[in-house]
Amino acid sequence: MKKFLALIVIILALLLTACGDSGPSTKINVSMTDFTFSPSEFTVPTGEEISLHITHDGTVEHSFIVMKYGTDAGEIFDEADNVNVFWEMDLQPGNSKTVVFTAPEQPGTYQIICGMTGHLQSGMIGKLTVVNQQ
Ligand SMILES: [Cu+2]
Repeated sequence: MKKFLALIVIILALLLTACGDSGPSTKINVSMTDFTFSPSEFTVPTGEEISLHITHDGTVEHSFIVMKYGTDAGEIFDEADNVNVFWEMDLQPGNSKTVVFTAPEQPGTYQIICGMTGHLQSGMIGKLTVVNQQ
């Protein structure tokens, strides 16, 4: 009986380990308010799947946009900046969401902004630092 229990424990341990390997290993949390990202700076490994958990504690719709390498939205984010969007998501006030995106292969710094009119100027800006894995 003891051996049987030990076997069960070993199997459970293996199952838990297996589960631990699934899904993105890099998780980042961000809270949006009117008008900031908190925190506003993130570091992720190149090419990895990133699990991003966003909570929205503000009162107006916001977006989380990662601009392509070497680009930024300038003073305002407008139509002309859409071609430079690497990845984006929108979130309604009071909601939270967990989404997965793949980090860029190119190491470097990427601008993060909210694309809603006027929000970049109001301070919704951040930085994604992508680093080569050790
Ligand atoms: Cu916003």
